Amino acid sequence: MCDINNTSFADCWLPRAAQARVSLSPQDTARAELADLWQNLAVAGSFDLRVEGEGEGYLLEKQAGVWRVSGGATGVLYGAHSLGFLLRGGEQPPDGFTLRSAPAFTHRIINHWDNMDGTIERGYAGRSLFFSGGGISYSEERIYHYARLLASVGVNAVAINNVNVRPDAARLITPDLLPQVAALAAIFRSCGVRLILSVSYASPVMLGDLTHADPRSGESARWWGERMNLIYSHVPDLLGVLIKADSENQPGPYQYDGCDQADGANLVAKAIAPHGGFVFWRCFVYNCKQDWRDRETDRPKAAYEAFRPIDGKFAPNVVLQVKNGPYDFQIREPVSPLLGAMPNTAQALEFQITGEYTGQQVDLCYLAPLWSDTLTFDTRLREKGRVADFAGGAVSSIAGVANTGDDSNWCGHALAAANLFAFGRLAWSPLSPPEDIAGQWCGLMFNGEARGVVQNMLLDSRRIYENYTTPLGMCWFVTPHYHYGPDPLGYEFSKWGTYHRADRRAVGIDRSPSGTGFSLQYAPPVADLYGDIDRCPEELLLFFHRAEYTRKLKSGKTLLQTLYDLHFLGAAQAEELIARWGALEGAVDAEIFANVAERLRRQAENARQWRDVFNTFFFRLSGIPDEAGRVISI
Ligand code: GCV
Repeated sequence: MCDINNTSFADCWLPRAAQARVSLSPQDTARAELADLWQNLAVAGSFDLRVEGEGEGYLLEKQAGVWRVSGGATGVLYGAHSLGFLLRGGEQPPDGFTLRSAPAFTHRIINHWDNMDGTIERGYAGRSLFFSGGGISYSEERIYHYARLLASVGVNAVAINNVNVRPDAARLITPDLLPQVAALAAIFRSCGVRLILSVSYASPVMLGDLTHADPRSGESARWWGERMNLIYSHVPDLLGVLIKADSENQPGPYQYDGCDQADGANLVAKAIAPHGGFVFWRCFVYNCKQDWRDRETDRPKAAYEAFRPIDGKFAPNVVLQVKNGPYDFQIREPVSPLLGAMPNTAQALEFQITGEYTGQQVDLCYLAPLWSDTLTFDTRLREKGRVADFAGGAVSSIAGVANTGDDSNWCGHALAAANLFAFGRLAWSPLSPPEDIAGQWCGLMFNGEARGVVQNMLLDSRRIYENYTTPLGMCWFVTPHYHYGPDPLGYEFSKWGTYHRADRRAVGIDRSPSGTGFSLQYAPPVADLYGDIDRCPEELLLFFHRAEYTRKLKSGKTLLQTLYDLHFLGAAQAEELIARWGALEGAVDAEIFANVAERLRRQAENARQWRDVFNTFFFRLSGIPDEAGRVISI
């Protein structure tokens, strides 16, 4: 449960404001932020805030000891936070300093998977900040501070409820709950953050008004039109709705003969258009009832097959939300081939900040390197074809699944806040190096030597996690449903399309042109690279290919020896993290120290479990011993 009085720990990277300033406009919030800054840091000189023009960009200048922040109404708010980061991070820029900045992605969104009963799907930081007991329930102060945190890193929209919409959450768009949604929206509005509501495609049916949700019917169109009028009468600046349709048992247009995803999305888009709203329509559409014996169906191909052929069919206010990889937020996947491949349709890139498959905020896993791999990936779809080059254009928006809850440090693991921070930084500036972002965050959180130590721990963490879990693009291998800890056969004979197909000689799925052909969904130079087992980057080898255990890798070692070695290495590295952190005892806040130390102990245990289960599984299958003679199966 959150302790809102615990300021040193709960405030993450931004000290708590003196009071919740719920009714202020973003520009007045900016003024108040600067006043707080001057008071808290006893900054020399004065500040001058100039609201001019529109937009979210800002200009920071220092002349004769006066700091000037200029920009549009929300631009000055971002400028004020940017100045706060500079000064709190210990920098003292000289006169003549200027910094001009503007965000790359238009909509920079946090997606909460919060349920009305207060639980959070894939949440590892306590309970919902917004809901409990089937209704809306929150601390105004806590939400205000959350809105400030989000605004401080440039986030400008938040979807408050789970994309899996249960009947109680369907009521969020009824007169019963809309007044409370409006009150929540007002808090976020003061920090320039607009609300999004996740709604079911079958809302008219769930709310008992229609017997069907056929996208072609006039009844459906009328229902959505009237419903949007109602919603916008309460929340006039709602950014839009988020819809997970035809995915993991959620209803969708496929239920109606001959209808496709565009038919469904456009139905809602037409109703929301008069209000200036958007439909964020997820592309996580695949067959979740696959027969594991079926080798033709290949889940990573699904989104591209469903959406790419209907590029151009979507209304202009539909934004197709695409997960960064074709599977599901694994520690290493190729970039989704759908990103940038629909030039006539707006897209949003979706990352998962919450650590569902990346350690669940028990294991340390700084995700900016993973996200940066996506953003710097060259699709080769056009001359300037990196995903970051599409930001604000073909990929207008970016969304991150929240890792926050009511835990006193917001994220469960004190260092997991670096991921929320990094998401905002990359949404603003997608080519920012992950090491710089980690350095900036550590500069705000820690003093002295702790800054460098924690920065390095963060930067090493993704590779460490990958080493002891599923290296070389293997994916899955996790305990079904929970997705923490190893279970080699957990998903192997299931319906979810998540197989490694390990046998006594080989592992992996051939996704080259001679296999499932998934590699062909990429532009030709990329397709050629991924489709060729000899040229495919080794970190993705087992994603694209089936390889024999005795296959020699570039290092000269066999595939299986590499897998054994990486698991021994990863578990040892996880153990070393304990000592690296332990050296900071007394140098960091005691509560943060204890929190991280406790998580690192659990991480080391998890890493040992992964090492032994993984290596034992492959040793038993293959009969091939470790060349170094280490104990595998005991
Ligand atoms: C919200 C994965 C998760 C689900 C999640 C889904 C999604 O399958 O395990 O919990 O559902 O992704 O992104 O919709």
